[in-house]
Amino acid sequence: MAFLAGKKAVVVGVANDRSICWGIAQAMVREGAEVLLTYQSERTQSRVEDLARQIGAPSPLPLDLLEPTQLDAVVSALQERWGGVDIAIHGAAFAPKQELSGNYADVTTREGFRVAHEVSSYSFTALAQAVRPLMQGRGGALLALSYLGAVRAMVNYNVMGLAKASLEAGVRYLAQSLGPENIRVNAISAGPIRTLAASGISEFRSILEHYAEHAPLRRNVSQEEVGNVAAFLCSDLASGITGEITYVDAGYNIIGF
Ligand code: 0WE
Repeated sequence: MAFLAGKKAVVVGVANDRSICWGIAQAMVREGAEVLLTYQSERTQSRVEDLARQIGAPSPLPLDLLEPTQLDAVVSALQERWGGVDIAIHGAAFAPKQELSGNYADVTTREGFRVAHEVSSYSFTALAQAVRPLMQGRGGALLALSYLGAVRAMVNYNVMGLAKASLEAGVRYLAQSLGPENIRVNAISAGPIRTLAASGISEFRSILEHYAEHAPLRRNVSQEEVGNVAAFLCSDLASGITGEITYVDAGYNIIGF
Protein backbone atom coordinates (compact mmCIF):
# COMPACT_ATOMS: atom_id res chain seq x y z
CA MET A 1 0.00 0.00 0.00
CA ALA A 2 2.71 2.48 1.08
CA PHE A 3 0.14 5.15 1.85
CA LEU A 4 2.80 7.31 3.55
CA ALA A 5 5.26 7.28 0.62
CA GLY A 6 7.31 10.50 0.58
CA LYS A 7 6.13 11.64 4.04
CA LYS A 8 8.60 12.83 6.66
CA ALA A 9 7.66 12.13 10.28
CA VAL A 10 9.12 13.11 13.64
CA VAL A 11 8.16 10.79 16.52
CA VAL A 12 8.53 12.03 20.11
CA GLY A 13 7.92 9.39 22.75
CA VAL A 14 9.96 6.28 22.00
CA ALA A 15 11.68 5.03 25.16
CA ASN A 16 12.08 1.33 24.30
CA ASP A 17 10.68 -1.42 22.08
CA ARG A 18 7.45 -1.57 24.10
CA SER A 19 6.63 2.12 23.57
CA ILE A 20 3.39 2.81 21.71
CA CYS A 21 5.38 5.33 19.66
CA TRP A 22 7.69 2.51 18.55
CA GLY A 23 4.63 0.73 17.13
CA ILE A 24 3.72 3.98 15.39
CA ALA A 25 7.23 4.52 13.99
CA GLN A 26 7.36 0.96 12.62
CA ALA A 27 3.93 1.25 10.96
CA MET A 28 4.92 4.55 9.35
CA VAL A 29 8.17 3.15 7.97
CA ARG A 30 6.30 0.10 6.65
CA GLU A 31 3.97 2.50 4.78
CA GLY A 32 6.86 4.33 3.17
CA ALA A 33 7.50 7.28 5.52
CA GLU A 34 10.91 8.49 6.59
CA VAL A 35 11.01 8.76 10.37
CA LEU A 36 13.17 10.71 12.79
CA LEU A 37 13.05 9.55 16.42
CA THR A 38 13.88 11.67 19.44
CA TYR A 39 14.93 10.54 22.92
CA GLN A 40 14.06 12.18 26.21
CA SER A 41 17.27 11.71 28.18
CA GLU A 42 20.64 9.97 28.28
CA ARG A 43 18.84 7.17 30.10
CA THR A 44 17.03 6.19 26.89
CA GLN A 45 19.55 7.41 24.29
CA SER A 46 21.33 4.13 23.48
CA ARG A 47 18.09 2.13 23.34
CA VAL A 48 16.48 4.62 20.96
CA GLU A 49 19.65 4.75 18.82
CA ASP A 50 19.43 0.97 18.49
CA LEU A 51 15.74 1.15 17.47
CA ALA A 52 16.48 3.89 14.93
CA ARG A 53 19.04 1.60 13.27
CA GLN A 54 16.41 -1.16 13.06
CA ILE A 55 14.17 1.01 10.87
CA GLY A 56 16.98 2.66 8.91
CA ALA A 57 16.25 6.02 10.55
CA PRO A 58 18.95 8.67 11.09
CA SER A 59 20.58 9.08 14.48
CA PRO A 60 17.93 10.20 17.01
CA LEU A 61 17.99 13.72 18.45
CA PRO A 62 17.66 14.67 22.12
CA LEU A 63 14.32 16.27 22.91
CA ASP A 64 12.86 17.14 26.27
CA LEU A 65 9.67 18.93 25.15
CA LEU A 66 9.88 21.35 28.05
CA GLU A 67 13.27 22.65 26.86
CA PRO A 68 12.66 25.36 24.24
CA THR A 69 16.31 25.27 23.09
CA GLN A 70 16.10 21.52 22.36
CA LEU A 71 12.83 22.02 20.47
CA ASP A 72 14.50 24.76 18.40
CA ALA A 73 17.46 22.47 17.67
CA VAL A 74 15.15 19.69 16.44
CA VAL A 75 13.28 22.16 14.22
CA SER A 76 16.57 23.37 12.69
CA ALA A 77 17.73 19.79 12.12
CA LEU A 78 14.43 18.87 10.43
CA GLN A 79 14.56 21.98 8.25
CA GLU A 80 18.12 21.18 7.22
CA ARG A 81 17.57 17.45 6.65
CA TRP A 82 14.17 17.47 4.94
CA GLY A 83 13.30 21.13 4.30
CA GLY A 84 10.10 20.61 6.28
CA VAL A 85 8.06 17.92 7.98
CA ASP A 86 4.67 16.29 7.28
CA ILE A 87 3.91 14.42 10.49
CA ALA A 88 4.61 14.95 14.21
CA ILE A 89 3.73 12.34 16.85
CA HIS A 90 3.47 13.18 20.56
CA GLY A 91 3.67 10.32 23.03
CA ALA A 92 4.88 12.01 26.19
CA ALA A 93 3.07 11.84 29.53
CA PHE A 94 4.09 12.08 33.16
CA ALA A 95 2.64 12.63 36.60
CA PRO A 96 4.61 12.12 39.84
CA LYS A 97 4.08 8.53 41.04
CA GLN A 98 2.28 9.51 44.30
CA GLU A 99 -0.43 11.22 42.23
CA LEU A 100 -1.37 7.92 40.54
CA SER A 101 -2.33 5.93 43.60
CA GLY A 102 -5.18 6.57 46.02
CA ASN A 103 -8.29 8.72 46.28
CA TYR A 104 -8.06 11.74 43.91
CA ALA A 105 -9.08 14.32 46.51
CA ASP A 106 -6.64 12.87 49.05
CA VAL A 107 -3.50 12.60 46.90
CA THR A 108 -3.56 15.50 44.44
CA THR A 109 -1.08 18.33 45.01
CA ARG A 110 -0.62 21.69 43.30
CA GLU A 111 2.86 20.69 42.13
CA GLY A 112 1.75 17.26 40.86
CA PHE A 113 -1.14 18.90 39.02
CA ARG A 114 1.19 21.46 37.42
CA VAL A 115 3.79 18.90 36.32
CA ALA A 116 1.18 16.50 34.91
CA HIS A 117 -0.44 19.22 32.83
CA GLU A 118 2.82 20.74 31.66
CA VAL A 119 4.42 17.46 30.53
CA SER A 120 1.29 15.70 29.29
CA SER A 121 -0.75 18.54 27.74
CA TYR A 122 1.14 21.82 27.32
CA SER A 123 4.02 20.01 25.61
CA PHE A 124 1.72 19.00 22.72
CA THR A 125 0.86 22.64 22.03
CA ALA A 126 4.57 23.49 22.27
CA LEU A 127 5.38 20.76 19.74
CA ALA A 128 2.64 22.00 17.41
CA GLN A 129 3.95 25.56 17.59
CA ALA A 130 7.49 24.35 16.89
CA VAL A 131 6.67 22.25 13.81
CA ARG A 132 4.08 24.66 12.41
CA PRO A 133 6.59 26.61 10.25
CA LEU A 134 7.98 23.31 8.91
CA MET A 135 4.51 22.29 7.67
CA GLN A 136 3.76 25.49 5.72
CA GLY A 137 2.82 24.93 2.09
CA ARG A 138 2.71 21.14 2.41
CA GLY A 139 -0.08 20.54 4.92
CA GLY A 140 0.66 18.36 7.89
CA ALA A 141 -0.64 16.04 10.54
CA LEU A 142 -0.19 16.10 14.31
CA LEU A 143 -1.14 13.19 16.53
CA ALA A 144 -1.28 12.84 20.31
CA LEU A 145 -1.89 9.79 22.52
CA SER A 146 -4.67 9.89 25.08
CA TYR A 147 -6.55 7.58 27.42
CA LEU A 148 -10.18 7.01 28.45
CA GLY A 149 -9.40 8.52 31.86
CA ALA A 150 -9.80 11.88 30.06
CA VAL A 151 -13.58 11.42 29.89
CA ARG A 152 -14.34 8.90 32.67
CA ALA A 153 -13.34 8.98 36.33
CA MET A 154 -10.99 6.00 36.70
CA VAL A 155 -9.49 4.62 39.90
CA ASN A 156 -5.92 5.87 40.49
CA TYR A 157 -5.56 7.61 37.12
CA ASN A 158 -6.37 10.80 39.00
CA VAL A 159 -4.64 13.98 37.82
CA MET A 160 -3.50 12.24 34.61
CA GLY A 161 -7.20 12.11 33.68
CA LEU A 162 -7.44 15.89 33.96
CA ALA A 163 -4.22 16.28 31.98
CA LYS A 164 -5.54 13.98 29.20
CA ALA A 165 -8.84 15.93 29.18
CA SER A 166 -6.75 19.08 28.66
CA LEU A 167 -4.73 17.32 25.94
CA GLU A 168 -7.93 16.32 24.11
CA ALA A 169 -9.26 19.88 24.33
CA GLY A 170 -5.88 20.97 22.97
CA VAL A 171 -6.40 18.68 19.98
CA ARG A 172 -9.68 20.50 19.20
CA TYR A 173 -8.29 24.01 19.71
CA LEU A 174 -5.17 23.25 17.63
CA ALA A 175 -7.34 21.68 14.92
CA GLN A 176 -9.38 24.87 14.74
CA SER A 177 -6.30 27.06 14.88
CA LEU A 178 -4.18 25.22 12.28
CA GLY A 179 -6.91 23.90 9.98
CA PRO A 180 -6.72 26.96 7.67
CA GLU A 181 -3.05 25.99 7.06
CA ASN A 182 -4.16 22.44 6.14
CA ILE A 183 -2.57 21.07 9.30
CA ARG A 184 -4.73 18.34 10.83
CA VAL A 185 -4.65 17.54 14.54
CA ASN A 186 -5.98 14.31 16.02
CA ALA A 187 -5.51 11.93 18.93
CA ILE A 188 -5.73 8.20 19.51
CA SER A 189 -7.23 7.10 22.81
CA ALA A 190 -5.57 3.72 23.25
CA GLY A 191 -6.58 0.90 25.54
CA PRO A 192 -4.08 -0.03 28.26
CA ILE A 193 -0.83 -1.48 26.87
CA ARG A 194 2.18 -2.81 28.77
CA THR A 195 4.84 -0.09 28.35
CA LEU A 196 7.62 1.43 30.45
CA ALA A 197 5.14 3.99 31.82
CA ALA A 198 2.67 1.21 32.66
CA SER A 199 5.34 -0.82 34.48
CA GLY A 200 5.24 1.80 37.23
CA ILE A 201 1.59 0.97 37.98
CA SER A 202 1.07 -1.82 40.48
CA GLU A 203 -2.43 -2.94 39.49
CA PHE A 204 -1.77 -2.81 35.74
CA ARG A 205 -2.23 -6.55 35.28
CA SER A 206 -5.76 -6.41 36.71
CA ILE A 207 -6.57 -3.43 34.47
CA LEU A 208 -5.51 -5.47 31.41
CA GLU A 209 -7.59 -8.44 32.63
CA HIS A 210 -10.65 -6.24 33.19
CA TYR A 211 -10.41 -4.81 29.67
CA ALA A 212 -9.96 -8.25 28.11
CA GLU A 213 -13.01 -9.54 29.97
CA HIS A 214 -15.34 -6.65 29.13
CA ALA A 215 -14.21 -5.11 25.83
CA PRO A 216 -16.42 -6.15 22.87
CA LEU A 217 -13.42 -7.83 21.19
CA ARG A 218 -12.61 -9.64 24.49
CA ARG A 219 -8.91 -8.82 24.34
CA ASN A 220 -6.42 -6.01 24.70
CA VAL A 221 -4.85 -4.01 21.87
CA SER A 222 -1.24 -3.99 20.69
CA GLN A 223 1.29 -1.32 19.84
CA GLU A 224 0.99 -2.48 16.23
CA GLU A 225 -2.77 -1.86 16.18
CA VAL A 226 -2.31 1.66 17.52
CA GLY A 227 0.51 2.16 14.99
CA ASN A 228 -1.71 1.20 12.07
CA VAL A 229 -4.43 3.71 13.04
CA ALA A 230 -1.80 6.39 13.67
CA ALA A 231 -0.36 5.80 10.19
CA PHE A 232 -3.86 6.10 8.69
CA LEU A 233 -4.76 9.27 10.61
CA CYS A 234 -1.51 10.95 9.54
CA SER A 235 -1.90 9.92 5.90
CA ASP A 236 -3.81 11.52 3.02
CA LEU A 237 -6.39 8.74 3.46
CA ALA A 238 -7.57 10.74 6.49
CA SER A 239 -7.46 14.15 4.76
CA GLY A 240 -11.01 14.93 5.93
CA ILE A 241 -10.42 14.11 9.62
CA THR A 242 -9.27 16.71 12.15
CA GLY A 243 -9.93 17.48 15.80
CA GLU A 244 -10.98 13.88 16.39
CA ILE A 245 -10.25 11.45 19.22
CA THR A 246 -10.16 7.91 17.76
CA TYR A 247 -10.48 5.00 20.20
CA VAL A 248 -8.21 2.02 19.62
CA ASP A 249 -9.30 -0.01 22.62
CA ALA A 250 -11.05 -3.17 21.34
CA GLY A 251 -14.29 -1.25 21.85
CA TYR A 252 -14.04 -0.90 25.64
CA ASN A 253 -15.21 2.74 25.67
CA ILE A 254 -18.63 2.01 24.14
CA ILE A 255 -19.91 -0.57 26.59
CA GLY A 256 -22.54 -0.09 29.26
CA PHE A 257 -24.16 -2.90 31.14
O1 0WE B 1 -1.29 7.40 30.59
C1 0WE B 1 -0.93 6.37 31.09
C2 0WE B 1 0.32 6.30 31.96
C3 0WE B 1 0.95 7.63 32.19
C4 0WE B 1 1.92 7.71 33.34
C5 0WE B 1 2.52 6.63 33.97
C6 0WE B 1 3.41 6.84 35.01
C7 0WE B 1 4.04 5.71 35.77
C8 0WE B 1 5.33 6.11 36.45
C9 0WE B 1 2.21 8.97 33.77
N1 0WE B 1 3.07 9.20 34.79
C10 0WE B 1 3.67 8.16 35.40
N2 0WE B 1 4.53 8.44 36.42
C11 0WE B 1 5.31 7.50 37.00
O2 0WE B 1 6.06 7.79 37.95
N3 0WE B 1 -1.69 5.24 30.92
C12 0WE B 1 -2.88 5.31 30.11
C13 0WE B 1 -1.37 3.95 31.54
C14 0WE B 1 -2.04 3.92 32.88
O3 0WE B 1 -1.52 4.59 33.93
C15 0WE B 1 -2.36 4.41 35.01
C16 0WE B 1 -3.44 3.61 34.63
C17 0WE B 1 -3.23 3.29 33.25
C18 0WE B 1 -4.14 2.49 32.39
C19 0WE B 1 -2.25 4.89 36.30
C20 0WE B 1 -3.24 4.56 37.23
C21 0WE B 1 -4.32 3.77 36.86
C22 0WE B 1 -4.43 3.29 35.55
